[in-house]
Amino acid sequence: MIDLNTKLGNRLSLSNPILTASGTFGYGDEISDIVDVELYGGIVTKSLTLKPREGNPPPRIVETPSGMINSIGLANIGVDLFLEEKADFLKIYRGQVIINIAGRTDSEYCEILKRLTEENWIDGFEINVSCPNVSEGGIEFGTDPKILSNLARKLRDLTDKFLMIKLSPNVTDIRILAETSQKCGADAVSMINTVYGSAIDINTKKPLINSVIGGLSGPAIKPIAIANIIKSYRVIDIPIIGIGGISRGEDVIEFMLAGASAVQLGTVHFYNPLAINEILQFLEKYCSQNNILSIGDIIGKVEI
Ligand code: RRO
Repeated sequence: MIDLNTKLGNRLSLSNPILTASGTFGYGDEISDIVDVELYGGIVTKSLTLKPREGNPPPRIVETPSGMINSIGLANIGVDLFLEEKADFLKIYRGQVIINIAGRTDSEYCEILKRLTEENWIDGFEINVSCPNVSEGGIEFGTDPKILSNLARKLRDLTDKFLMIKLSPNVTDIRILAETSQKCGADAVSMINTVYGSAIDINTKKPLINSVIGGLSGPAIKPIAIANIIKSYRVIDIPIIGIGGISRGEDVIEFMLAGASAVQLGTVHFYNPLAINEILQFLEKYCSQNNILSIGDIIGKVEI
C-alpha cells in the first residue's frame, strides 16, 4: 500500500493530495451524483461573499485551445444561504472542507471568516486574493504586498483553522506575495489562479466573452503554474498547493516534483469529471513502480 496521506503544515491533513479547485465543483453537493466526492482529500468551495452575487452577464465561459476563459464574476449564493443550504451535505462529507472566501474590503473578508470559523465542520479557508473578473474585491488584494499583509494578518488573528492564500500569476513576481503570505502566518499558499486571457470571433469581430478579458485555465496554463511553483518553492517553507491545468496523474507528479505538497483539479471537471479515479490509480502505480513508499517523498525533488 502506498501512503497518500498529506500533511499541510500543522493544521490540516489530507487522506490524499488531491483537492477540488474553487469554482469548478460548486459546494460539492450538486456534482455528487456524478463524482464520488469522497475520493478527494478535500473540497474547496466556490468563493463565498457576504451577500449573494449574480456574477457577470453572459457569455462568461468560452473554450480556447487546451483551455477555457471564464468571467463568472464571483457568482455565488452568499454566506447565509450557504449555511442554510449546503451545511448538511458538507457536515457528513468525510474529506476536508475548505471554504474559499472573497470580499470587497478587509472587513468583508473578516466578517465572513468570523462567521464560518465558528462552524466545527469547516476545516479551513482559502483566501481568494486573485479573482481576475471583478472590479472590487479581486486581484487588488493579491498584487500589492502591503495590501495583502494587512488583510492576511487580520484574518490570521481571527482563526486557528487552516488558512491558505490563493495567489495570482498576473503579477511581476509571485514570490513576493508568497513570502508575504508566509510572514503573515498563512499555513499554505495555493497557486495559480487563472491567467488573463481573451478571444475574438473573427466574423462578428466581437470578443467571445462579455467582459472582453477573463481568466484562462486548463492545460494551456500548466507550464506557467509549474514555473511559478518552482520559483516559490525555493523561497518559502510553508506548503504550496498547485493548481493549473492538471488533468492526469502524470501532471500531479510533475506539480509535486516542482514543489507542490498537494494539488487542485479544476477545469478537467468540465470535460472529464471522473479524472480523480484515473489520477488516484496512476499515483499508486507510479509510486509502486518507483519504490516510493510515501507520495510526500517526491515534493520538490525536481533535479535542477
Ligand atoms: O468568479 C470568477 O470569475 C473567478 C474567480 Br472568483 C476566480 O478566482 N478566478 C477565476 O478565474 N474566475
